[in-house]
Amino acid sequence: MRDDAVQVLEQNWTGRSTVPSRSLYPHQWSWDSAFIAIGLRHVSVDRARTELESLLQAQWPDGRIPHIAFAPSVPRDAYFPGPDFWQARLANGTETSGIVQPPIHALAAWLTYQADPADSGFLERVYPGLVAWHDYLRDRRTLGPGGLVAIVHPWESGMDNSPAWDSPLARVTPAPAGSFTRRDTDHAADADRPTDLDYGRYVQLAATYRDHGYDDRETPHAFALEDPCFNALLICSEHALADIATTLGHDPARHRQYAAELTDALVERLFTAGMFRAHDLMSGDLVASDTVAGLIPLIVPGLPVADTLLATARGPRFRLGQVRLVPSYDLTAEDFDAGRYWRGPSWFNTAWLIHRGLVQLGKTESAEALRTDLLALAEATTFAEYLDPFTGEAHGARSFSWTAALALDLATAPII
Ligand code: 2M8
Repeated sequence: MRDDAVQVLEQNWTGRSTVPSRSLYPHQWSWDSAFIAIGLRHVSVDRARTELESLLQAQWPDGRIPHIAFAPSVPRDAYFPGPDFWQARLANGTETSGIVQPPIHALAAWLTYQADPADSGFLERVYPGLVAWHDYLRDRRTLGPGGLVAIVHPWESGMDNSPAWDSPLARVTPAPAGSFTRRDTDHAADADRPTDLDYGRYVQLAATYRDHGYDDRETPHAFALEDPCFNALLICSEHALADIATTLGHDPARHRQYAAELTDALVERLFTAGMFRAHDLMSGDLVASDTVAGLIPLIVPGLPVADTLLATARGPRFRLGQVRLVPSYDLTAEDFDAGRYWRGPSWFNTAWLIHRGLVQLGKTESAEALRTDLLALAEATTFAEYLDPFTGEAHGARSFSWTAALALDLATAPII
């Protein structure tokens, strides 16, 4: 399995970064690169560093790390929405998208450094960019009164068609069907991907943001939510920034303080009935769906409600330890769909995050069971993008980079 995983990462390596999938996602994706670096550090620390540093080359002057950095060598229409849609070009010539993805980068940088602690030059190079990234989120994306950061497009959650976005998205008028051409369904089964109606809404939201210069103060956001996964990863990464600051001889206090404030806000604003839910800033309500995003705060150090949250993960809605990995959606929901993208299937990155949470909480037996399941499924599915939580049947892309990288990480003695 280890050799095969290394080979997947080799095949998907472009010289400066790793594409998530040669067919479906032929550019560099933001949170994918972070997960990939976490695995790559066991193959080549140099490549892991390059993966993260190449992503930072796509960072905007305002600090945002865009969700895609487009590869100039790939045909402009290979992926939709491509560079001609986003119309964002940096001074260094890099073309990017204008939205973001969950901020797991500082944690990935810290873990990459752990694999070769003799080289603190890497931390020196990436620390300012990572601080600017978190500053962007704090200064431009704290859209509600409670201090949490908000996403303004479903793709920013990384869980694109999650049922949690159904009701907020219903308010968005979709871009007309004939006004764009999807490319994703050329490479994956229609039944595994979002519907055309959802796609029209994604396109409309992105076009509105673009047409307002991606300015968070000027854009009349029709979609703005505080997502538990996004905020939990920001908290972990803020703790990682504190560790990085300490290593570099800087004062870590501001990072610990922001992490503590976010943790309080997360519990106060998003925790309800044993679970975290996204908060819709347009309606003022918590969304009514339970998704795996609501379990990701298990990874937050010192989470005061960890025991209750773990009980929910083990309960009937997610059945941790009784089904394959962790389903992306409440198993008891009427519209649960075991094969469609983020509406039911299990994913390897969320399983890796929950595994990390279990290790931190000292739940060794559960962590080991999840690790064993993840390694077996990575091999059996030839590194699938996602899978059926009941049967383990593979869905989406194969030879998927973060699946290979995270399996490699868990197959190797942990460096945490
Ligand atoms: C999926 O998202 C992209 C848009 O960003 C897509 O569907 O075209 C998501 O699973 C996301 O989390 C992931 O980063 C991306 C690339 O693997 O694919």
